Amino acid sequence: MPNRDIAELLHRIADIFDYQNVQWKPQAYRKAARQIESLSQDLSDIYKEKGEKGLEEIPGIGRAIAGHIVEFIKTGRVKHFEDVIKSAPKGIHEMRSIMGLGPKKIRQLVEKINVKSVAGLKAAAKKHKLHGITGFGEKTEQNLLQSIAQYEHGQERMQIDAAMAAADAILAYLRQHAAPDKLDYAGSLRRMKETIGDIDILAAAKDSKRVIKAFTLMPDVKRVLSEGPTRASVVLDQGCNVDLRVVDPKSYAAALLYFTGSKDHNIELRQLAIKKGYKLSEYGLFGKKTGKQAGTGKQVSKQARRIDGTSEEAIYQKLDLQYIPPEMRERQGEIQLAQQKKIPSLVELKDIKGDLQMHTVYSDGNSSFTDMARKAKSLGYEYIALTDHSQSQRAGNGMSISDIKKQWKEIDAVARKEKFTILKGSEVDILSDGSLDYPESILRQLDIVLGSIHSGFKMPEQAMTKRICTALDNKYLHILAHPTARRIGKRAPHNANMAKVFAAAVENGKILEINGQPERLDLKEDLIRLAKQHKARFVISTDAHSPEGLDFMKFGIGMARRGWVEKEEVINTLPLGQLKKMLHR
Ligand code: DGT
Ligand code: CA
Ligand code: CA
Ligand code: ZN
Repeated sequence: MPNRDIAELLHRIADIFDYQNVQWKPQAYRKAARQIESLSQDLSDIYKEKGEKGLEEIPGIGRAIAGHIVEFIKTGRVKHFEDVIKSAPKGIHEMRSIMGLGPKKIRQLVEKINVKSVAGLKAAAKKHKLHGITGFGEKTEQNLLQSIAQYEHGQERMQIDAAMAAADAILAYLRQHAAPDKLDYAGSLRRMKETIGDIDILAAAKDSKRVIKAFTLMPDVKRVLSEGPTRASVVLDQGCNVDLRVVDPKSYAAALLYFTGSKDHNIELRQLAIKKGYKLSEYGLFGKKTGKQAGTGKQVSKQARRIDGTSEEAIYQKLDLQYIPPEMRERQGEIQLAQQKKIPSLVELKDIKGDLQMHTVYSDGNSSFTDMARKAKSLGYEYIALTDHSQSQRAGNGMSISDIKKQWKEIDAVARKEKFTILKGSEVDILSDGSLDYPESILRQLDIVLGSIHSGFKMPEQAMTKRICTALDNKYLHILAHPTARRIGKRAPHNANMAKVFAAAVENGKILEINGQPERLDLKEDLIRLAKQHKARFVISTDAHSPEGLDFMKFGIGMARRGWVEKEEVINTLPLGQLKKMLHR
């Protein structure tokens, strides 16, 4: 699939041009790359069907880039790009992944102290060698070290969307090539944890060797780490590890419970089983009494009578517990809740009636209103809100006041044509003093206003708390978007006191977003539960930048469920009429 390779190459070239202070080209290359990432068709298919002209018809792709793409499709390389890559130090691209390190600073580092890689930067910062370079203070040094630590951590664990795509592909492959009786992914992925260490796959089959064989021979296996009669581990081309276990069909429920984890949940469950006189393991739940084994009629020894039934539900039931959804299995008191029959009925994907954060070509998105609306309709939604960035957002290509007025007209036209409700919204920057980035005259006319921190992330606790609470006091604001502004593995949450933020949100009747972008997932579970203690209400949104981005809803739902959120606490489960009433100021 060349799309991903080409997009990656364009990003890389953009970074180098940026470093070399080449004008406008970096933006153009990045725009083209984002466009390619969001295409649903393979570039080589477009080329096959419509030739180079077909590529040039893609918005953001001009003649020159189209030519490079054709060269890549035909030869697997682009001569011009190879020359560009040779013209700059190798580590530049990686250095750009460090938050707080822009092209200007990288140029300084290379020129003044010959630092050309992340490893080199880390060593230099530790030895305080950055002092004295223009633009680098002691604080920059500390911030960079923190960013590097985050970057390194992020390299070790996979983002959930990448892990899920890989797992789904493996399941499809194994179904086709080994037809096991049962097959699921388990582990942290089934629990919808924000990042995934390795992928765990569980199969039930009488002929376990056939499944193992198909698994180790999958086309994108780079290396087989271990292979036995019932288990195997591999590394995929993308670099992630996958464990496979194949069990006897009658052990499947217990094995699924065990390999879903978490380990802490398993341990508590096993202790409870012992207290009740049972034995719980990955092989099954076994009763205390001796008895005749089903089928064979053989007398079996103590503790060997299988009583687990065929489902996880049955096992929980035998332990006098309510069923505990995978997302809750983190040893946070869920077993006590299940004993008291108080497991909440968690929000589900099918409860969602609309998506209330997305971006289009009016700011930094890739697609038209029509495309977004049609995709939303295909998901069965009743409504969406378009929430392009506000005027101060330079990185996000924010909308000027004349842009937004033009946008409103277009929204009305598209909504009419598509017979679909499109709310006029905006993701408005919360400025450093807590004011919103549009005048009242604009805010008043918007159906829905999201407020976001997009700058000044390093403010100290008190100032940041005050900044956000000021915004929450603004009568035009509805939703605090991605409330901590973290980016997983890249940027730590800001310093605000979130308990105070949640209290202020509830007092002012404001909604907290659970952002489903896999690199954000913000709020995350512990903060969601804290917000719940304050009786907060939530919205689960994707922050999509393309129609495909609307599919990220499942990750937002996963995080909400990890935070024990119920349908009634989520405003975008409301039908349109009730939602509108709620948004009315
Ligand atoms: P990860 O891969 O770091 O994102 O997290 P998990 O939860 O997928 O952990 P992993 O892959 O090491 O193991 C998969 C499941 O197997 C885990 O969630 C629970 C179970 N498991 C692993 N080791 C143990 C153990 O020592 N004791 C018990 N009770 N369960 C274990
Ligand atoms: Ca795992
Ligand atoms: Ca594992
Ligand atoms: Zn944002």
